[in-house]
Amino acid sequence: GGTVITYGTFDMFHIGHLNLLRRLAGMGNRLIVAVSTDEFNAGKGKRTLIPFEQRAEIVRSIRYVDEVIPETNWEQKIEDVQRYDVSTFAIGDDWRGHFDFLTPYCEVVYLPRTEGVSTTDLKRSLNRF
Ligand code: C2G
Repeated sequence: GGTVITYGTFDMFHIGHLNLLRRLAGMGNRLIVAVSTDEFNAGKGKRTLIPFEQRAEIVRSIRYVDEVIPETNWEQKIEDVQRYDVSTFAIGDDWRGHFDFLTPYCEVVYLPRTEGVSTTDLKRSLNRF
């Protein structure tokens, strides 16, 4: 049971993102995905190819996802966990340790990434054409 939440850019949606969302859906009965806005990504030093509205619409369309909210800052997670009565925060293990401050509020899970695919690699392979 319980609500699971995760956060991410989900630029150029790929199998690594899908694998993660499928696994998260299996961890509870409701999955909320906070998609990083273009402005927030600029703060992460990440240039996104696909604008926020389109990234959010794609994630919203994934069968495993129940709700999409915007991620606009680093400080919203505790408030989100409380507002949405979240039981589990989960994210790829490239973030291992970064969100342990959430442990008083919910379970914190870091999941193995899908090897061999990333938005950076996809961008690089596009340059070959
Ligand atoms: N991911 C994965 N396997 C990959 C690539 C990504 O499991 N091959 C996971 C990441 O670990 C993350 C999610 O997919 O959990 C989204 O990845 P990004 O869009 O790169 O998210 P990021 O920019 O790291 O944003 O506040 C947290 C940040 O917003 C996370």
